[in-house]
Amino acid sequence: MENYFWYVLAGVALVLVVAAVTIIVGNRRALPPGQSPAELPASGDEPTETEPAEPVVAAAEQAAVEPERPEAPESRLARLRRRLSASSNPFARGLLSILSAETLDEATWEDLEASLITADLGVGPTSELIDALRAELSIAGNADAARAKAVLRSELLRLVGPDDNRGLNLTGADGLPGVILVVGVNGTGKTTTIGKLARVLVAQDHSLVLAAADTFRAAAAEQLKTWGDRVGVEVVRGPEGGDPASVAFDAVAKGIADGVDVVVVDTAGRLHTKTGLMDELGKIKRVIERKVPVTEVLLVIDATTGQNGLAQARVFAEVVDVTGIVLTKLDGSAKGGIIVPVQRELGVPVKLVGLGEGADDLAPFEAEAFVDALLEES
Ligand SMILES: Nc1nc2c(ncn2[C@@H]2O[C@H](COP(=O)(O)OP(=O)(O)OP(=O)(O)O)[C@@H](O)[C@H]2O)c(=O)[nH]1
Ligand SMILES: [Mg+2]
Repeated sequence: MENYFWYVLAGVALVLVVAAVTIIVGNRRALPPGQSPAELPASGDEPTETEPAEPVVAAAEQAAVEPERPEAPESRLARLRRRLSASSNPFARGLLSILSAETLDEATWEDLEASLITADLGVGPTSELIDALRAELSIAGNADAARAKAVLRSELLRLVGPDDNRGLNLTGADGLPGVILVVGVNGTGKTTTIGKLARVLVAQDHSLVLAAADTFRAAAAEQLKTWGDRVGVEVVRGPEGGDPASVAFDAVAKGIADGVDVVVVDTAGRLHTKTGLMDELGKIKRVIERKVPVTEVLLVIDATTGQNGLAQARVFAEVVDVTGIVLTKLDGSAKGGIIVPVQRELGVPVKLVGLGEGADDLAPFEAEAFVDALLEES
C-alpha cells in the first residue's frame, strides 16, 4: 500500500514536470507572426540562439562606414521604370486612358488631347499624335487593346526619336580629358545631377575631377564636395564670390595634370533673362577652351517647369551651344511630354533623366525603355 502511494506521487510529479515544460516551450514558440524573440521586452531570460541583437547592430555600424557603391544597373532601371509607370506617373495615366476608353468618340479624343497638352507635349506634337492614332484606330476602334497599345507605342517612339546620339561625349582629343559643362536656371538640379553622374562614371572606372564653378554661395561648393567625397572624387573650388571661369580653368588644368578622363564643371543657376549672367557663362566656356575643347554642354531642365523650359533652352543654347539635355524631376511629374518639344526646339537629344532625389536616381535616356515604362500597366 505504501509502495502504491509512492508510485502515485511519482506519477503526479512526472505529469507536473511534463506540463511545465510544455507550457514553457509553447510560450516561446507562440510569438505573433514576424516577431522574433529578440523583439520581446527583456525578461531576464538567457539569450536564445535566434537572438539577432548583436548581428543587427553590427550590420548597422557597417552600413555607416562602408564607402558607397552605386546601385547595380538592373535594379536601378527596374526601380526607375516603376516611377514612370501609370501607377505613379500622371503623364502615363493620361496616355493609358485612351486604351481603357469604352468608345473612341469625340469626347474621348478631346480628353486625350487635353491631357497631352497638360503633360507639355506641345500643341504640334499633340495633334500629330492624335491624328495618327485616329487614323490607325478609327476603323478598328480600340476593341483590340493590344493593337491599340502597339499603335500608341510606335507613334510615341516616333515623336521621341531614335537613340542614335544620346551617349555623353566624354572623350577629349589627344589623351586630354573630356569636359562636361553643366548649365541651367536656378534649382533645376545641376549639382545633384553632377553628383549622381559622378557615381555612374566612377562605377564605370572613369577618373574625374569636379569643378565647383558656382562661386555665388559657399554652400554650393560644399554641396558638390559632399557628392565628390561620397565616391572619392576631388573637387576644385575657389573663394566665395570669386571668378567662376578661373575655377573652371584651374579644374581643367588639374584634370590635365592628373591625367583624368573627365572634368565635370558645375555652374551657378542663372535666369536666362539676365544678360550679364548669361555672358558670364559664355566666358566660362571660352576660358576652359583655352585649355581643352568642351566635349559636352548639358542643359539641365526641370520637367515640372513646363513650357518655360523651352524659353530657357533657347537662350542657353545661343550662349553655350548645348549638346545634350538632362530632364530632371520626371518622377511623379505630369509633365513628361516636355521631352518632345524640348528636343525639337534645340535639335539636341535628351541624354539623361532624373527620376528622384536619391543618389542613384539618374538614368540614361532611352526612347524605347521610356515609352515602354510609360505604357506599362502595373
Ligand atoms: N524629385 C526630384 N528632385 C530632384 C531631382 N534632381 C534634383 N532634385 C532636387 O532639386 C533640388 C535642387 O537641386 P540642385 O542640384 O541643388 O539644383 P541646382 O540646379 O544645382 O541649383 P542651383 O545651383 O541653386 O541653381 C534638390 O532638392 C534636389 O534634391 C530629380 O530628378 N527628382
Ligand atoms: Mg547647384
